[in-house]
Amino acid sequence: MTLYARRSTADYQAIDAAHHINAFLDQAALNREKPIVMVKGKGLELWDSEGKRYLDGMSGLWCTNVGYGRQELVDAATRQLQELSYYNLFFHTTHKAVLELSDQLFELLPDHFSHVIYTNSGSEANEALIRTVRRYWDVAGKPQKKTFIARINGYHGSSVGSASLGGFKFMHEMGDLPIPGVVHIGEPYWYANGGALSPAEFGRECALELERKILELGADKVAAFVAEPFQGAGGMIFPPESYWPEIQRICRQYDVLLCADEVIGGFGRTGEWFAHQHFDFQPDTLSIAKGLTSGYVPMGGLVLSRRIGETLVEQGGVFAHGMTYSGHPVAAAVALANIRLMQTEGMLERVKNDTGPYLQRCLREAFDRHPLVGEVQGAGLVAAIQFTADKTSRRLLDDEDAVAWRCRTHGFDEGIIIRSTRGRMIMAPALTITHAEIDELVQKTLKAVNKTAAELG
Ligand code: PXG
Repeated sequence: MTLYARRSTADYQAIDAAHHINAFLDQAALNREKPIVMVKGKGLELWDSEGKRYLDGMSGLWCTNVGYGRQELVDAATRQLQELSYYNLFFHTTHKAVLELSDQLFELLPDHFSHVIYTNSGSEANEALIRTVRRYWDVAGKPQKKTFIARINGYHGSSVGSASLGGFKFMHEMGDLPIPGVVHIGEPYWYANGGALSPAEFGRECALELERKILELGADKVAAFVAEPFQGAGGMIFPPESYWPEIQRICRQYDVLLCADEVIGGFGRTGEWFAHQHFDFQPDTLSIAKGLTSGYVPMGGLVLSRRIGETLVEQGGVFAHGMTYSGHPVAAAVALANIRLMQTEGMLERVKNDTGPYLQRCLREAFDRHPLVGEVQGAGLVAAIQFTADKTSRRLLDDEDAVAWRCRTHGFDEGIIIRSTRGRMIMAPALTITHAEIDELVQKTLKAVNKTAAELG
């Protein structure tokens, strides 16, 4: 017996229109336009309900790092479902799957990390971050250190706390965010905001804004600085090289925790396990999700340094936080199989030494001299193509969101999935991508950008 009825694409679209409010869009507009219904995925390929094939350049939503449909993960989930389909970490119990995962996870994390609080998503990881950091400072005898400094156009999730840490104005406008105790500084977006400064000067200047904000609030009031090592949903922006060393210097000087949101940077994206290793800084916490399970099942977590973890355990007493599905055995089993697969197939080495440099080179060859493109940024298997109205002055397009969205739609028509954000086209394909798939992705992206440029005249 099959679980699903036989239905047409129109049937599915009617159900969607009748019952869903989907993510970050105008549902009334979608109901008129009709969503694409995805039905199957294998490797980097997806098929919709009309049988159209797409090459997925976005790993779903930055998450299917090992590609779709890997049997190793299916087997791990199936075995765990049969053996122990559910248990939890409440009331003095734990279970094998989550313990095996943590043993593996801390083997690949840098040595100064010691503890993890599992969640079901990146948003929840950042909710846990707010509670855990404040609790840490309470226990450490500095209860005044409560304020979080984050960044304009950072993205940290969609729940109340995580959307507050995030710096999207249109999200804050829905429901009176941010919550008290969260303030924002500028983003290290040199192309748009760097003016006459060199990238290095601008990177340092952005970091110094953190120092000024700490001094304005009082270092004794500031709990943490939270940021993505490279900004993802807010434009896939790589900061200038001068940025992170200076940020780290400032956080250490004022005893402000440095919290890296690795939800999209983690698990191989840049060719390192974590993006902070690519940028060479040492955060106090890591928020993780997405690539942890390659998105096969939901799982996230908040990783803590030894300093925070041991203080909470040895001096903190009861830690009043936990969720029914934290450390879910099926998710843990899939995460473990996912990490093992990355290791046994040498995926990170390939991204770092082969496919990453190849993608970056192909994109620069295709776009560096393109009249609509100001710069190509990225490393490993994450990249952004910046649109511009004028290559010399770095002027942005007036309606850059709409132009980039059109380009994304041309990409879909060509059979590739790339994402637009602000005036940037971004891609983050699975770590298993081949040279032939990179060629296809880059050539079809070029076609989509050319079509967009032709429409603009
Ligand atoms: N932190 C970061 C850095 C993220 O990118 C989250 C936290 C929240 O994770 P959850 O699992 O709660 O969604 C994210 C999520 C996009 C896009 O279009 C990016 C995300 C989610 C949806 C869309 O780039 N990132």
